[in-house]
Amino acid sequence: MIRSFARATLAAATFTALAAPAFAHATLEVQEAGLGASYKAVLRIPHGCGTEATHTIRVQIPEGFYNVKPMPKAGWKLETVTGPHENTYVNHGTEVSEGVKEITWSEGNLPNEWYDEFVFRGTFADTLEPGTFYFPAIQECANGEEAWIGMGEGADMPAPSVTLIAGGMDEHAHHDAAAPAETVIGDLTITGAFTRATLPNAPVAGGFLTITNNGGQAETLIGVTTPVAKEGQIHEMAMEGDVMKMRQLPEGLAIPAGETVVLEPGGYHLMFMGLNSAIAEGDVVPVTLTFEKAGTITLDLIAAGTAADAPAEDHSGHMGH
Ligand SMILES: [Cu+2]
Repeated sequence: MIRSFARATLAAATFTALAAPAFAHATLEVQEAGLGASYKAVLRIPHGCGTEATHTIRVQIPEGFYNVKPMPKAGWKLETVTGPHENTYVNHGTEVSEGVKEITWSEGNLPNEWYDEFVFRGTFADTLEPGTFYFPAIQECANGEEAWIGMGEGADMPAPSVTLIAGGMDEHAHHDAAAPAETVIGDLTITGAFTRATLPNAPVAGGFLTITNNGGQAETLIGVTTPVAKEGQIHEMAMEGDVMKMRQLPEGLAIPAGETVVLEPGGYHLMFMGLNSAIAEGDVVPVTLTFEKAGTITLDLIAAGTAADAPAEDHSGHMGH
């Protein structure tokens, strides 16, 4: 059972009055968003409660941020509190009148010496006012809490916030904003990431992208996860007799130093097994890749058509109208 936010907030205020001042604040990675646009919130937790490890992170979702989906996190239990919205929003032609009000990642362990990120996405209503939008957040530890709930200039424990900007971000533009042409992690550059729309009840979907290793050391893509499917795998296509079949690469996919490896339909690809629901064209599918040396990175795959061989580049043609 999740306690009410208001009660925890009260308790937290008592604790933080006694605790040492925070050295760094809980913040969002991307500090600007467009009204009416989707937004991927990456909440950064820089330290524990005093010196204690954090076991729970709770984020409040205020009115106006809808169609919210949190990203599961290994080692943490994910729960949401849902309820009716004050307003009705329209998402890709569907009316949305209820949704996530609070997200909790619990039963984790984030020592004070470490840092971590908690991710959720949603859409800012185009009826919101431009300006600062707060996502109050609370860290819970064994004997205390850190409540990032302050609002306004000079707040002691400021709530993580993002500045909302009017105009310039239409339905299509946010797809481009969510899918940068290029993602860099360590010596690796990832481009052209996309997935394909699926038929209803399809059990699997594929993920495609190009990875360039600009470094002097061999690298290996060793894992993939996505909240849209039960399991992510790395596959290759290979001849078995005279039949082309796909099979898993349990050791991962090598990205030799100085080389580019393309994951594409008919070749190497990411495979999302056990889809939670069908993927529609234009959907944003967050995918977390783990590399042996460079570590982990999450990027958005935009769903192109069911038979697409490349990202749906024509979205950019809709910008600016
Ligand atoms: Cu496959």
